[in-house]
Amino acid sequence: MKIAFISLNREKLPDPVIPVGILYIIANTPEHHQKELWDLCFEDKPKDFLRSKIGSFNPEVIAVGIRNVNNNSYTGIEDNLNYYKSIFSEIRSLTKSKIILGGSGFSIMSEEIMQFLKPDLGIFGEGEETFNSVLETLEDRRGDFSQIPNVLYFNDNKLEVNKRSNNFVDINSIKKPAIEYLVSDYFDFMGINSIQTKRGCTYNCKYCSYPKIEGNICRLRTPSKVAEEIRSCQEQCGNINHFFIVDSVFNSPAEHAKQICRELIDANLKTPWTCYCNPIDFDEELAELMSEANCRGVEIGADSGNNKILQKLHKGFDTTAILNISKLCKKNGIKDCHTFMLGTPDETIEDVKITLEFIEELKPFCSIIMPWFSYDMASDKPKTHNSILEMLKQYSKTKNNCIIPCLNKNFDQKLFKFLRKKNFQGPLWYHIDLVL
Ligand code: B12
Repeated sequence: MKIAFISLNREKLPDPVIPVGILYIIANTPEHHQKELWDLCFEDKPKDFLRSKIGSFNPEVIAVGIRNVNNNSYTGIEDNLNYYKSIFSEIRSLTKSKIILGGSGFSIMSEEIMQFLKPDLGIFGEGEETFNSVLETLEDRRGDFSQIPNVLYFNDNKLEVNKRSNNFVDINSIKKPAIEYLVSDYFDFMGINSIQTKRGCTYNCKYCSYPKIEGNICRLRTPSKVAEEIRSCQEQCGNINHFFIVDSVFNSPAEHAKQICRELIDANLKTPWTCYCNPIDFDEELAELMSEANCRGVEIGADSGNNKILQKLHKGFDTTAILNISKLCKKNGIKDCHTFMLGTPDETIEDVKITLEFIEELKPFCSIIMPWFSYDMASDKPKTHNSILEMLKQYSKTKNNCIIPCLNKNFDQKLFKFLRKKNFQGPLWYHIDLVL
């Protein structure tokens, strides 16, 4: 079959990111299919682009990846979904191809997105095997979608939602992402490749969607295979100068993370990298190995500097653990960037002040501070406490090594473009000390 894969994502903040999820699906879709990737990220006129592509390729299946539902300041849900809807109407007006949806953004609200965008089918969670089962069923004209777990589809306009399955793919036997399908702009623009060393997250943070997307059973890739993927990507694309480990938490379990570092060191791979780390299970040996393996920065979902709130969010660690990971990073030359959320449910202004004071004590290399947005059903808009926004405005006047997306503080596409032009590498928060 002729299959067009579309990556809808056009978000450029904090950086454009490669559509690694779709690249996994492309790589693992059998070779007898004819495949193209249509990436809208750098297209000035996405609809014109699609019109010309559909006209020349005439696909039978259009597989669409939805990565983000909202944007960096956690506002703008309606903006993204309306943009997706307008692209869908355009596609529908041009072709009768079957449209199949998937991706992390799709998975966190799959039923709502099915109803809103009305594709033919949707695939919840990791897509490699399910997508192939759907293709086989489409090829067999009498095919029945009802037996394929994790699939959503319409039957006489009624949405059918098949059962969720915990039979995950064997991540050591699937093929690595098909980066050869990428347009070159990604690496030319920011030089960062995405690498996955595991799937699944075993933590229980109260608000988090990650276990919903990847499952809560941790599945590990063989460390030598991760090193081999990095080596071969470097060979394939000369313009990769950094890689980002996209695991929900790199150091969970810590022994696997240490083994990956040992493989990178043994393979003499020198490319710098960044990952997400949890203060739980972060020890001196890991910090030393990460440093030796060229990890230059970690992003830590600290969330709060207030033990009462950390407990409420089911984080499983306290502020002592945050101070500890920060200390170990600094000692080993790894930049630490902590994310904080202010005003989570039931959090008072006094609680918020404790977090801001804690950031002073922590002295992180960088902090990303976001007010908590809840969804206001009445106005159909995200809302936050005005008093927290006011407090953040005051805070941002005196503090510099912080990024506050909702105030555009150190979070601005022009600044980022400038830094990239000047060849600043890695995540852009690495360079926050230069804007002080
Ligand atoms: C790593 C990461 C980042 C890194 C990316 C670094 C990099 N170089 O790649 C950074 C920090 C830069 C980042 C930024 C942002 N991120 Co982010 N990120 C993630 C994270 C942890 C992993 C994403 C990833 O690459 N996974 C690995 C790939 C292989 O998995 P996948 O994409 O899910 O693909 C699988 C399935 O979804 C499915 N699939 C994917 N596409 C398709 C297509 C089809 C047709 C099918 C059938 C299946 C399918 O199959 C794939 C393979 O099994 C996820 C959370 C999570 N655990 O998923 C959030 C996540 C994707 N991010 C999110 C958001 C919102 C953002 C930001 C907008 C805001 C922010 N938090 O800073 C920006 C946007 C950046 C941009 N330009 O788009 C949200 C998106 C959903 C939402 N709420 O809108 C997520 C889900 C986290 C969340 N809050 O819930 N992010």
